[in-house]
Formats: sequence, C-alpha cells, structure tokens
Amino acid sequence: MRLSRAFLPTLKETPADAQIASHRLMLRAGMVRQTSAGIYAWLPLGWRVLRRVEQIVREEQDAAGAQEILMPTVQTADLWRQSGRYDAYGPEMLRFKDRHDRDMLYGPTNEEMVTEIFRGYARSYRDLPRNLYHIQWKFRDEVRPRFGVMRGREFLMKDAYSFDLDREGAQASYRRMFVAYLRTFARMGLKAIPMRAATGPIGGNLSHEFVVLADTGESQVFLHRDLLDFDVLREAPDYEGDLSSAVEFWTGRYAATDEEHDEAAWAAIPEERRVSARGIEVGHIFYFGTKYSISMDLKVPGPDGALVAPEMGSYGIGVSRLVGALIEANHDEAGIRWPDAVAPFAAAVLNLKQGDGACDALCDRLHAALAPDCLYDDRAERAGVKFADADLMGHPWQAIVGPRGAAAGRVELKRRATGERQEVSPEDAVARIRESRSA
Ligand code: 5CA
Repeated sequence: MRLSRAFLPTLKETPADAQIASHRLMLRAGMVRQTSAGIYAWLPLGWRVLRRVEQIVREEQDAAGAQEILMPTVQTADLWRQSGRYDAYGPEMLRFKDRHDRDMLYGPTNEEMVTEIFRGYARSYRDLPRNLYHIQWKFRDEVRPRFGVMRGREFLMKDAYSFDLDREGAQASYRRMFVAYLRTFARMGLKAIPMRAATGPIGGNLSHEFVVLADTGESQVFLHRDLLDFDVLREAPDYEGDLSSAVEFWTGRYAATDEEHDEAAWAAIPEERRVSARGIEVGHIFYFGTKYSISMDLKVPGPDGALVAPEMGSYGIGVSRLVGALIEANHDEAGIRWPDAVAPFAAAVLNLKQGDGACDALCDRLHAALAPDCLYDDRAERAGVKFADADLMGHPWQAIVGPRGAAAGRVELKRRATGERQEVSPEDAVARIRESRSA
C-alpha cells in the first residue's frame, strides 16, 4: 500500500484525554476513532491488526476442535427471561423495543442463545461433546468506559460454548480451552497467566482469567514467579498431548485475582517468589455445569435412555481489548513495536528521496515483492517525518532506501523492536522480512 494514497491519518499531538499508552498510541497512529463514549470505528491500520488477532484466535479454536458459527448481536428478552438473567443483568444490558413493542437487547454474551440453538438440534448423547464459538461484537453499557478499546461499551469478543455429557467430559473441554488460550496468547508474543478468578454474572464455580501483566492494568493480581519464567510456546502441548499435566503446571502454582486472593496460600510462598502486580484480563473461561441447560430446558437421552442436561462451559477472549494489551506490552517513547505475528504490515519501505530515479526504482521493487503486506512511504515528506511515522505505526521492519544505498543496490534494514540496523541486498531484505512474518 502506498502511504500517499492510504487512509492512515497519524496525529502529531498527544490526545489530551487518553490516559494510558495504548490508548494514546492507537489514536496517534490512526488505528481507531471514537464515535461516542466507549464506541470506536476501526480505521485501516487498526482493522488490519484486529483481523490478525482474530485470525490467531480462530486458528487455535479450530485446532482445539471448536467450530465457528455466527450468532446475531440482537437478541430477544424472552431468551433471557428463560434463564432468569433478564432482570439480573442490570443496567449494563442495552435494552430496546422493536416496532411490535417486543423487548430486545444487544447481546452482552451468548449463553442463552447458543443453548437455545443447540437445543434445537441435539437429539441424544451422541451429539455430545460439541464446542461452538463465534467472534462477534458485544455491547455492555459499562459505567466507566475508559482506556480506549481496553474497556469499551461495544467490543469484539470470541466466545465459545462447550456441551458435554458429564462432568468429566466438561472438565476435558475446559482443559482443551485452557491450553488453546495458552497457545493463542503466546503466538501473539504475549505472556498471559491463567489465574483463579471469580465467576460474576456468568455463574458457575470454576473459572480462570488470563491476565497480561501491565502497570496500567485494571486488575490487582498475585502470582508465583515460576509462572513468569515459563516459556509457554515451547512447553505447551499440542491438543493430542497430555493436557492434564499442562493445566496442572499452571494450576499447581499460586495465581489469583484480587477477588479470589487467599492470604494463607500467599504467605506460604517464599517471599522472593511472590509477585504482586497489575494486569489486563484478556480472556476468561468458566465451567458452570448445568446452569443454562437446566434453565433453558436442554436435555438429551443419555446412553441408558434417561434424560440428561449437558454440562456446559463458556470461554471468552477480548479480541478488541487484546489490541490495546498488545500495545501496552510492546511500545516505547517513539511508538508501537508490533510483534511480527500481529503487525498491520510486515514492513514499511521508506523512500528517503522521492523522485530520485534509483530510490524510486528500488522502492518499487521492494514494495512489489512484499505487497500486500507492506506499507510504502512514497510521500513527498522529509526523512525525519517518515522515520517518526514508521516508528509510531510500529512496523516490525523498516526498509530504508536513500540515494547512496540505492546507487549501490543496498537497503538499510531496521528492526523496530531492537533498533538494530544492517545494510543488506534487496533480496535479503525481502527474505528476512518474509521469514519473520511466517515464523
Ligand atoms: N460469556 C463469558 C465467556 S464467553 C463472558 O462473557 N466472559 S467475560 O465477561 O469475562 O468476557 C470475556 C472477555 O471479554 C474478557 O475476558 C475481556 O477480555 C473481554 N471484555 C469484557 N468486557 C469488556 C469491555 N467492556 N471492553 C473490552 N473487552 C471486554
């Protein structure tokens, strides 16, 4: 993409009302635009990142055996009256009426709807286990929407729902999602630690939050330092492996959110291994047994013919929140430093002398070889402006082409994360950039 024709509006000034780095940088890099409190439009740069994050989430859900569907955002109140949550959910639920005066709502989550859908088709225990998920916008009328997409009112969530014949099956499903989450966040280059958590309005009695440590996080968390030293991607099993021992490693060491914090267990950890920190909740998984299958009247004949209510769990990932969390974890004074896996473009090509024959030709070549995964800064701007914008937008690589290099057929390749620079041939530049994107 040529920057001279792109809709990538960067801002020089720091927006006054943005309190945390990720919010400031998302506005300055032109990733999102607030359209009203807690509601954002995603502009091309932000949208590219959101889609990449979503795709990693999707691939790991699919690999874990969950199946993608798409449920609507608008739901009827009647569904929620069946589970008893219509009144219980309170003012966070956005409620309205259709033209026939029927009570409707914009879905804050989908336990009721997915249970009703599954009920329509499940004929016997042979239809179990199943796990259905979707990636869909949610609305929660948060009292205090803040920190940009971190706590929005409208936000993108991946929510999966498992149905099993019995408790043992449900726990196996829970472990699969647990491991899927470890893998998902690790692939994005994020260290997200699973922690015992409170279940809140979703219900049930077993739940883990996945938390990325960050000083600006909204949750207070407590954990054993071992969990920070662990390399998830290297150690996490694939889905055919021994999931129990992977889950045991994490659940066998202390990690809890504020609400579930246990002072006695905490005191038993050697002081130098205790970490008390702030964190961002990027995922939350729940096992709640038959809470919704019973209230929503989902029952199937079991192996002995007697009706059983399936055991259920639900598994959420804050897809749009992750974009903010990724920036909190990857930025410096100059701007964003995208991990390769989620960067909006694998690289930016910076033409330091637009109009110079050799510069233009070499940049065109690089751009063509890397398209569409490349942003070509072909504007008639000073080099300093191009450097600053590339650093701000955070492309993992900058391929810098000036007249001297271009005459010699050389490109300066800068790695955004480390600041390292190297002079390489155009072929090597393309190979390096492609290689780190696919790693
Ligand atoms: N039905 C369950 C699991 S599918 C559920 O709704 N869980 S949740 O309430 O914990 O939300 C799942 C994830 O969505 C959270 O872990 C968080 O990452 C994200 N999330 C929740 N509220 C917001 C919000 N206001 N803005 C951005 N992301 C949010």
